Order: sequence, then C-alpha cells, then structure tokens
Amino acid sequence: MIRVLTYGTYDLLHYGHINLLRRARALGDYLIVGLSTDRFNALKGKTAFHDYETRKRMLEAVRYVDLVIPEETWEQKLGDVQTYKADIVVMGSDWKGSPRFEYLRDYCQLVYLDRTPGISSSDIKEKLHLIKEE
Ligand code: C2G
Repeated sequence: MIRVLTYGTYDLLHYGHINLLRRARALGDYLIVGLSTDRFNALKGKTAFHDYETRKRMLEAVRYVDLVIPEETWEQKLGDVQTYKADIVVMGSDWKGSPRFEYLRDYCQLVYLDRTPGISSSDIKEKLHLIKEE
C-alpha cells in the first residue's frame, strides 16, 4: 500500500486541482490531502472564498482523495509523513525546490508535478468579480 500525501488550500476547486489530485493518487494506492485551515491560509497571506469545512467537504467528494487532514503549520509535514506513513509527498511544480518541502527527501519520496497552466483560484475570483460588475 503506497500512501501519497499532498497539501494545499484547494479553494474554488478547479480542474488544475483535480489534475494534481488525479496524478498524485496515480502514484500510489491512497491519497491524503493536508488542507490548509483558514488560520494557516492567513499565515500564507491567502484568504479563501470557502471556509475550511466547505473546502474539506468538496475535497472529500473527489474520487482521488481518501483522507483530508488539517494543515495548520508549515512545520507539521514531517510529523504527518510519520503519522500517516506517507511514502511519497507530492506538490505542484510551483513548489519545486522549496525548503518548505526539500528537507522531506530524507524521510520519503518527494515528487513535483507540473502545474496546469491557465487556471488558478485567484484568476477565478478576479474573473467572477468582473462578471458581477457587468
Ligand atoms: N495546482 C496545480 N495547477 C494549478 C493550480 C494549482 O497543479 N493550475 C496545484 C498546486 O501546485 C498545489 C495544489 O494544486 O500543489 C493546490 O494548490 P493551492 O490550493 O494553490 O495550494 P497552495 O496555496 O500552493 O498551498 O504547505 C503547502 C501549501 O499548503 C500549498
């Protein structure tokens, strides 16, 4: 049983997120998502449109996701790898080489998957705002 772990805010769930989750799950047999809490988003300088509970419920409805856990700090990742016996940590390529993840190489496999171009939660928010104004 290969267990895969990934992290994110997953706000306004879109096909870029789904592409990541599908490919991450395909690397193993079980996918855990560390979902950024609203407090942690504030730490990341992000304000999600949907709150944690809503984002969690939406993620849990995705066929590729087996378990959603809260991501509350940057530092919890090694503990999560050990607690959930993750064999692989997967992130989108925008995180490639980040010290926030690179140290995990001593404890598990670390895989960066290409981001899906042309879509992001912030773009969606911007475009929705423009439509509202028309
Ligand atoms: N992603 C992607 N393609 C996009 C948008 C996002 O592959 N067009 C990926 C990101 O690279 C990330 C995941 O989808 O792996 C979730 O994206 P975000 O919710 O934006 O996550 P982020 O804010 O980068 O949070 O501790 C790590 C952070 O919690 C990651």
